[in-house]
Amino acid sequence: MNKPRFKPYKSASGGWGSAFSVANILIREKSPVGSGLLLLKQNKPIEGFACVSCAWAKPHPARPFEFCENGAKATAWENTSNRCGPDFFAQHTVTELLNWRDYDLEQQGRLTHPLRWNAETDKYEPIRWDVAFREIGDELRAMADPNDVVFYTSGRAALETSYMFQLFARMYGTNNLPDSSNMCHESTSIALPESIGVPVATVTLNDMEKTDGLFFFGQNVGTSSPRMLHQLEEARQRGAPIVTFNPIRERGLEKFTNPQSPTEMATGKEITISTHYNQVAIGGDIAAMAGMCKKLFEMDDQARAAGKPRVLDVDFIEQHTHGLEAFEAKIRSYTWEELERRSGLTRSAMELAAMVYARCERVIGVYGMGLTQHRQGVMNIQMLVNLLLLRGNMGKEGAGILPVRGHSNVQGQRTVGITEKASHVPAENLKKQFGFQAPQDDGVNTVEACEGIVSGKVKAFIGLGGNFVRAVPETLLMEPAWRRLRLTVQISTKLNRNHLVHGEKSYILPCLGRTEIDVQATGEQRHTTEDSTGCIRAWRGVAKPAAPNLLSEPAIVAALAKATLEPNPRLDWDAWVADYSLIRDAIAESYPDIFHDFNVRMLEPGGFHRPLGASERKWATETGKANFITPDKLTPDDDIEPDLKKQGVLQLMTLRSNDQFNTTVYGYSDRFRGVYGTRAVILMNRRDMARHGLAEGDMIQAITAVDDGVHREVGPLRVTPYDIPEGCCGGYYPECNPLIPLWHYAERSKVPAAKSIPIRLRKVIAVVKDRNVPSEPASPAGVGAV
Ligand SMILES: Nc1nc2c(c(=O)[nH]1)N[C@H]1C(S)=C(S)[C@@H](COP(=O)(O)OP(=O)(O)OC[C@H]3O[C@@H](n4cnc5c(=O)[nH]c(N)nc54)[C@H](O)[C@@H]3O)O[C@H]1N2
Ligand SMILES: Nc1nc2c(c(=O)[nH]1)N[C@H]1C(S)=C(S)[C@@H](COP(=O)(O)OP(=O)(O)OC[C@H]3O[C@@H](n4cnc5c(=O)[nH]c(N)nc54)[C@H](O)[C@@H]3O)O[C@H]1N2
Ligand SMILES: [Mo]
Repeated sequence: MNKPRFKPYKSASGGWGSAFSVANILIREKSPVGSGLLLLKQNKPIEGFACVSCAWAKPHPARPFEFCENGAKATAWENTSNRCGPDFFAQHTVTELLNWRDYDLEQQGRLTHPLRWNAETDKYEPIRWDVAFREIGDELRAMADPNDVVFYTSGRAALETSYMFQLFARMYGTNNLPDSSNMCHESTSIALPESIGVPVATVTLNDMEKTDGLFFFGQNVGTSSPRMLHQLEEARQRGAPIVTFNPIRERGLEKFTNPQSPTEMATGKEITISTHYNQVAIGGDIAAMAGMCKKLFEMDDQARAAGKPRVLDVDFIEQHTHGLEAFEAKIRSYTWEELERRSGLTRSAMELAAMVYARCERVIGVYGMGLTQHRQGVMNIQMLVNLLLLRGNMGKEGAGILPVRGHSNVQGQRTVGITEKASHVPAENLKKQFGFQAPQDDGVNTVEACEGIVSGKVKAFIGLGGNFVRAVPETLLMEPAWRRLRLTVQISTKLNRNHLVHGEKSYILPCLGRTEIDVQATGEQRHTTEDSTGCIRAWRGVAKPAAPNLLSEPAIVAALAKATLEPNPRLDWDAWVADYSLIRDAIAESYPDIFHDFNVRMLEPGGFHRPLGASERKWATETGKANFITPDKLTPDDDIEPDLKKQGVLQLMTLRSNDQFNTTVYGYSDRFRGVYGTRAVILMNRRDMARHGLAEGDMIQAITAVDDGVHREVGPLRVTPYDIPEGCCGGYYPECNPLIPLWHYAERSKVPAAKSIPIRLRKVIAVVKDRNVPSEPASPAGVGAV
């Protein structure tokens, strides 16, 4: 491991830094990508594969190189030549592996054999596929109540697998189908239907080409969806302003050098991405947007008085919206003083943002985890919609709302039934197709699944991908509770911590990755996904499977279902596995509005879009209109926050580095933030450091500042000065997850509030030489013995 280094990164995002980073990862993973061949197929529909990293839309026609630095890393990660087979497991007990870092676990490479944990040896041992399925089926059939089982999905599985998985769970008798979205964009799924009657983005790539202004809240484009930088570059070249709200100056939101443009690379030309950068306080977005709205109302008053064209889109508001009056009254009632205090921005910054907004005719509101992962996550999003509605920026070309989704098919999984909510299930159609009644009670979401695991209600967990126990809050409560589960089954590509924190009976079922060729009885199979813009397309793997023994995800889900359920004369799981187009026929029957003629339309150049009423100004809301929703508070702590500040409490946001995909740590270089060789850091404002008597390089323990009788602590973390608003600090996810109380989540959506954890600091070592900084907090579970 390299010695830790802390050095601000001067270059733009993209550029040579990106090119070198891609080269490094290809060399390290000894991946066939090194030949470059695989990457040329990346994000090329029909005959190529969809990137396994983010869900950002893929343009049609595709560029020759339709991948980014992080997409290349994700492909290389999946196509590594390292293998984690029976030999590895023969050498290491699970207890020993529990002390390994996330990085070292996944670095072992692709899983090659189905494995069963042996309690006597404390090792995972190879097992035959048919035996594994039979044993798991026996366990599931022996459960007293189907609701004792949780069927979790991480957002990567294709539409076909996801549809089969939800059908399996529902036929088994439960709606317990939590997914990664419950930790991510569930705030979107609650907020948008109330506001505009659709649960997802209203924007397509065509709108990105036509927009004349982008307002960016809490989304780190340079790391989380770098391909979008191409659309942002084009928008900037058209002269469209980009106004950003983010507590820290993320490099991808500042400047970009297109690594695929020979001229830009040769000349080092940098494109300014954000024309206006507002370092809003963590959790200050409602206040910031309220400030913008207040200014818009004031500008509209002036325009009206002067007989000039109105600033508000009064025709749109009149015809298409509901609730302006209450909203306007509330916004006007806020004083600039309180808006400044809550947002951390100056009045003039908010006013300027409003004036830029008012000058644009077609605006897109873009957002990510900086809005969703807050206690007021749902209201954050509804406030952004309010702002858009004031000027009719919904349902017209070049305008709309753009939640940038995370996992590459997380949006699509919801579309085909991965949801715990009974009301979202096409129960009538399922009954017609398969002659069974889907369960009518809601199942558990992610937080409720955790509660059920802690209380002992949940007895078994089947994970279709993901690293659940590492991704969820409250690590120190969850890990011991997890061990009390009767059965844990993980369908996975690589070894992760959730395999090691396991139930009494535990199985790892290794699957093909999406980049790999999937041959079944009728030949090579395609699969489909839906991206952040609701575009559905077909793909196929092109790489040789990592091991001969791997099964595809549909084959594994089908075998589990067959081993568990009574045979159903209307559902031939084997025929589905032999020919995935039959699964797509079934999807089309369940969801005809979206998926009619699925097998044909998936091959259309550019794919097809799901219909979205809001983008045609048809509002499937209770009022039949787009709704202004009035915030009742600017921050969840309106009443207590000043007090907390006095007591030295900081708001911690947990961040992704540029060298990770969720719990997968590719390496220890967060280049854009200038942090190298370690993830055991806390990024702090210098004035807060002084206030806490801390110097750069001091080591601290972070302790959650809530009063519920539970002690939560992570460390040691190196104090690292950073350009971040006072009262705010940053640390890395997942290392900081032990700090998040399970009950600390967004109201109504229950998305863990991973971006505003109140913490206190305790100094443990005064300035140490940086060579002593650990690469990660002391143990994977986060609590450091000091
Ligand atoms: N390379 C890479 N790509 C990924 C992922 C990955 O881990 N690595 N993960 C994927 C997944 S599942 C998801 S959900 C997405 C996540 O992608 P993003 O939505 O970008 O999520 P984060 O990186 O967690 O944080 C987003 C930003 O929110 C800012 N922020 C924090 N608090 C606030 C706040 O109160 N207000 C505002 N305005 N901003 C705030 C942070 O500074 C950060 O820049 O990315 C996907 N793509
Ligand atoms: N503190 C904090 N916590 C967070 C977040 C945060 O910002 N802060 N973000 C949240 C968000 S947005 C999300 S989406 C969740 C992520 O939670 P998850 O989706 O559960 O976690 P991942 O890290 O994406 O899962 C990685 C594992 O997936 C498996 N895998 C990879 N590819 C495949 C495949 O093709 N098929 C199968 N079957 N398995 C595969 C590998 O074994 C790998 O180890 O974490 C959440 N937790
Ligand atoms: Mo996510």
